Amino acid sequence: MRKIIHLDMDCFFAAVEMREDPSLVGKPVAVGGSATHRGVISTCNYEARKYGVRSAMATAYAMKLCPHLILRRHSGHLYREASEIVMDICHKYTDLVQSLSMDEAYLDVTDSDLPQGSATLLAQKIRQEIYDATKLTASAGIATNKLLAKLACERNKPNGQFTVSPDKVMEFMTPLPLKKIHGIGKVTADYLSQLGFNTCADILPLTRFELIARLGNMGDWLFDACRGLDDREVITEWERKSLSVETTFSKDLSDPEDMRCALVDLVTELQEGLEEYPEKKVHGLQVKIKYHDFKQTTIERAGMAIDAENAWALHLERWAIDPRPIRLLGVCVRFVSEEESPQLTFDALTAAG
Ligand code: TTP
Ligand code: MG
Repeated sequence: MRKIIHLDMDCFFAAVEMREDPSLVGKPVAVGGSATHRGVISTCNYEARKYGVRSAMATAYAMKLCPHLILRRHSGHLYREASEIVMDICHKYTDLVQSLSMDEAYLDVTDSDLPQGSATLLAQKIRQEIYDATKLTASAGIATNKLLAKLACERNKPNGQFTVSPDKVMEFMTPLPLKKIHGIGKVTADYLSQLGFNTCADILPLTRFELIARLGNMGDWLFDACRGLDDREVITEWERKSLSVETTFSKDLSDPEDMRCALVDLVTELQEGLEEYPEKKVHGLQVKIKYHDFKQTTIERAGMAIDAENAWALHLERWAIDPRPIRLLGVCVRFVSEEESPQLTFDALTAAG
């Protein structure tokens, strides 16, 4: 049986901001773009959550819910620095670390040296070590698989942990709302609710066959998920597939000169981002345009150098034939994957020859 720890930092970006400025502690704080520039909340602390403020919410709306919300811009370098420390601590205890985002990871500690043989105690130790090194708190879930560990991590957040022991799996899962299960988004949860399925208890009486008949593949998966069954391994190799930057404008752009300036800024930002991946080969350049009516289009050219002139040329290729006001511009590169790369080099050589 595996021993998995799911580790997740508490209100990560906001916690870093509170650490940097202790006067924020106890007040509602969010990190994100400004309300007047159609900004979005990246995250907020637990005080702000009491007012209903949430990640991905428009900042303007968050300010309505909580007028005294203190808004901070991103301090990307501080978040990356803290994240690296956290991931390094995890790697001290196992090589099997799967980082899901900057602040979240699965650790397979089945073969690790555990204090008194206990993954629960190891999670406590790791959280303490994280706090000592970063002055930030983390929560943890401990269980026999990833699905249960992630759910358990939510249970005593913030700054807590919860262990689902093998004999308590059904007790833990049965009352659980389906929308809590990772993989069931809002749309799916609403659909299931319309069918009368709200918690695992509603699903458990059905056979696998009945669930497949009603819900297809999803039913097959749900049959296992509701029983806390999940055999996914902790995957250590996560390969970044692309890098992109984009901007939503506070006023839609109609003047091509404004668009050109925006693309120059975006490409500069993208180039800076690419410096973090010196070993990667890029496939080419992509420009994304979102029009004022939210219709979206992308233009991509393989082998194109990442510079502002090329981005502008790609942009014009599309905008010249559909010159409507623009709400958002983005630039993106896709990376050549490790397997793809020898082939592409060969192609490039023959093309050159
Ligand atoms: P989460 O772990 O989802 O959130 P959190 O750490 O802020 O809060 P919790 O205590 O519930 O774990 O995300 C980690 C960080 O990723 C978060 O601090 C900010 C960033 N983020 C975004 O930028 N946009 C998003 O929509 C979400 C969900 C997170
Ligand atoms: Mg978190």
